[in-house]
This record gives sequence, C-alpha cells and structure tokens, in this order.
Amino acid sequence: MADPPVYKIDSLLETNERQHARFMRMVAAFKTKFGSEPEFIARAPGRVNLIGEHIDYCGYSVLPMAIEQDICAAVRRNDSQKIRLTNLDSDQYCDYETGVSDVKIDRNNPQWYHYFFCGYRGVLEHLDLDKSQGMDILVHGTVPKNAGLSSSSALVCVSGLATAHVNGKTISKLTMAEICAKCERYIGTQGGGMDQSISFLAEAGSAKLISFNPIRTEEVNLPEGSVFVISNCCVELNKAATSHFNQRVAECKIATQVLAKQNGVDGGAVKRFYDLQSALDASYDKMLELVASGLHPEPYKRSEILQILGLSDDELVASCLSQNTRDTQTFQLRQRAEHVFSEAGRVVEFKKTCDSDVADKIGTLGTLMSASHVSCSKMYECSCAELDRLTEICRDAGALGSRLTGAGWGGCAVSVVPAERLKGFLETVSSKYFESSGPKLDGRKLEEVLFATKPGSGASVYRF
Ligand code: ADP
Ligand code: NG1
Repeated sequence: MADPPVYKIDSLLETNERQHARFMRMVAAFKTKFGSEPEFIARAPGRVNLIGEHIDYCGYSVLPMAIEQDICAAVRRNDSQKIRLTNLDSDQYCDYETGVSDVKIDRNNPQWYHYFFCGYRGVLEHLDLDKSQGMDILVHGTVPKNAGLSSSSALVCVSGLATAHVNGKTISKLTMAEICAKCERYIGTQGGGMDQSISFLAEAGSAKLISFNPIRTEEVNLPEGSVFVISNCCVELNKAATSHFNQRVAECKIATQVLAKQNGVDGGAVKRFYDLQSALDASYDKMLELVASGLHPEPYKRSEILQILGLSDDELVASCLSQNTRDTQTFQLRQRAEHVFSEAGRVVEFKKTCDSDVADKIGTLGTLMSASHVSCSKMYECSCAELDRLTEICRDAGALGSRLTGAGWGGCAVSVVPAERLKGFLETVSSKYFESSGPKLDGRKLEEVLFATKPGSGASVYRF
C-alpha cells in the first residue's frame, strides 16, 4: 500500500490557490511564534459519512467520503526536547508545551492537545521509540468541531503523520489508518476506525466502502447528477467528554453476548455483532428475527444482564464496559441491535445501487439515507430535536434523502439533492433553518454551516 503523498507547497498555486494562501498565513504565524519557518505542513481531511452509522465498532462496513475541510499542522524540529503546540485559532485553543517524554493524555478532561498526543503516542509505539525529536507545531483546522465531520480524527491523523515525518519515517497509508484508529481510543472514545481510515485512504472523486479487520476499501462512484449537501444543526457535543458514545458501544457488546448465549454461540469467540452474524452464517433479516424474538424492548437492568450471562459484576466491567460506563445501571439492547443489523444491510444496498443501472438511483439512495436517519433517531437515539427538524426541512426543500452524519447528538446532516434542485434547496434550508427561528451562528458564515461537498483526497505532506 502506498505512502501518504508528499507535495511541494508551491504546487498548490496551480491546484488550490486558497489552500496556498492559508498555508502562507500559517507559515507567517509560525515564524512569529517560533522564530523560524516550518519544515513542512501535514494535512488530514475530515469526512462525511453517507451511510453506515454506529456500525464500524460492531465490525460492519461503512460508506464515507473525505471532505475538503481539514486539519493542518506546520512543523519544525527543535533541539530542546520539547513538544511546543500552538493553534492559529488561539482564542479557542490555548498553547501547550511539554517534554518529548512527558506526554500525557487526560481522558477525564480532554483538551485539544490530548488529541494531538494520541497520534504522537500511537506512531512512537508503532516505531518502538520512547520519544520523538523535539517539535514546534502550529495547528489550523477548518473542520467544524464537535459536529460529526471528524475534526478529532483529522487532528489525531495529522499528528500521527507529522510525528512520523519529523522523525524521518515513512509509514504506509493503511498502517497509518490502523495506528490512528487504535490510538484515538487513548482519549477514551471506543470508535471503530471509519474516520481515520477515510482520512488516510480517501481518493478525490469517489466515496469509499470501508471494511474492517483488516481495514480495506472499495471505490464507490456516486451517481451523476447527485449532490451531497452538509448542513450543521449547530448543536455541539464533545464525544470524549460525555458517556453517550461509549454507552452505545457497551450496549452493542452486551447484546452480542446475550444473543450469542441464546443461539448456542461461544461468547468468548464473538466480540461484535459482525462476529456473531458470521458464526451463525445468518442474513441481516435472520439476525433481525433473532433480535425480535430474543431481546425485550424494555431496558435491561444490570442485575438481569449478570444473571443471563452468568457473569460477576467485575467480569461484565472487564468484557463490556469502559471507564465512563462502568457504573451504568440500565442498558437498551433490542433497539440498538435492530439499528445495527438494519443499518449494515442499508450500506450493502447503497453500494449495490451505486454499482447498478436502476432508473432512479438518486431516489433509491435518498430512501436508504432517510431510513437510516429514522433508525438513528428512534432506535439508536443518537439524534436530537434540532437534527430531526433540520433533516425534515432538508427533505421538504427538495432533498431525496437526509440523515444525521457521524456520531450525532448534534452536529451535521447530509442530504442527497438532484443537481438541478441545488440552488432552491440551499435557499429554502437557509431561510427555514438558519434564518427564521434558526441557531446562533456565533460569527460563522452561512457557507460554513450549509454547503455542497464532493469526495476529497486523503492525508498528505507539503514541503517547501
Ligand atoms: P468531531 O465530531 O468533530 O470529531 P469530537 O467531539 O469527537 O468531534 O472532537 C472534537 C474535539 O477535537 C474538539 O473538542 C477539540 O478538542 C478537537 N479539535 C477539533 N478541531 C480542532 C482544531 N481546529 N484545533 C484544535 N483542536 C481541535
Ligand atoms: P465522530 O462523528 O467523528 O465522533 C464517531 C466514531 C466513528 C463512528 C461514528 C458513528 C471516533 C473517533 N469516531 O465519529 O468511529 O463510530 O462516531 O458512526 O470515535
């Protein structure tokens, strides 16, 4: 597998003048802060997931594409054995400095530089180094934060890439994706690897079907005449600072164990829904039948789970819970399992539709996306009132489908819109969501919260 590409910064003058101008601003700010020019700028993009939500950590394939918005890090080696971090958005992100061997990640109080240290630590561990070269780093991001477009992973990926590069090592894109998928868990969220995979493995022009264990990708050509539009409901949630995300991961792990026990599968051999489905050699529909007959719709009490699984409390904590879910007393199992098996089936249908000659491709994709939203909202309970309202406005404004994207509980929706309806769609969503009773934009421009996007390229390095 290829390595992340290295380009000349000046090549951007021909391909992307705006990015070149931004890099020059970063270089100027770097000089002011650290007294000399950076040696290189590393870049990692955010992503929009078109379909396949909350199923990567259950072992199922997902279908994202990289977006143009990214996080970049301008870097120079220093001789003082220090990691010195600054951010161009200094009003939001404070400076931080520590020794190369003293890096700590505080999952109880995650700060922006802790995400940087996830990538730093992941790469050093992979290279079997106990410390890095000293580094001066200036970060700048354009991925909206806490909005489901993977700003956190873009930051982890760019730090991994910068750490490898500053130490004179080249690591393939695939290995970088694997390292960063693992090391972002140091912050506490138990994600499945979608974000880091697409950030490294994306190619301009196509979305990707990403599968796991091991990570692999297939190109997905989106139908001609379709435009994917991102709209931000402007409610923010930091995933690492709350237990919502890990609670869902725990519920899926527990439901896997309960269904395994009911169906005569050795629980020790199946960690995720995907393993269970493979062990049973069952279709998605068959899995949904087993869920409907085996799991009750009311929440499960912890004591009931211990009794069904024949586990001690400590064993349940060790096998299914995390630091921020270890005291949880009730778990919703049936609805979560229904979401995962139906959503995994929708991903397969989405890819099949893109590869097919069906007459109404865009309409079929839209129907799958809207069904995904209903499932996320009602079964997985990872939406919020604002996102539900925004997706409804998007559908009324001419989208053939609309759904939340990313972890949810706020953040962005993605809608599929026929190209000829795009202008009217943007005008209607703008007036109905963002202008009438809309959210506070807090200084953001409309084009930062409502914009069409197309499949962008993966992480890379720019040198002078
Ligand atoms: P997302 O859905 O965007 O990945 P998360 O809640 O997982 O949201 O993580 C967002 C966190 O990533 C922010 O709270 C912040 O700590 C960090 N982050 C995002 N963008 C930037 C940036 N431009 N500079 C520094 N840190 C950032
Ligand atoms: P975001 O939206 O970036 O927080 C998270 C997980 C993904 C995936 C999605 C839901 C991380 C880093 N990312 O994404 O792996 O599970 O939620 O589909 O935990």
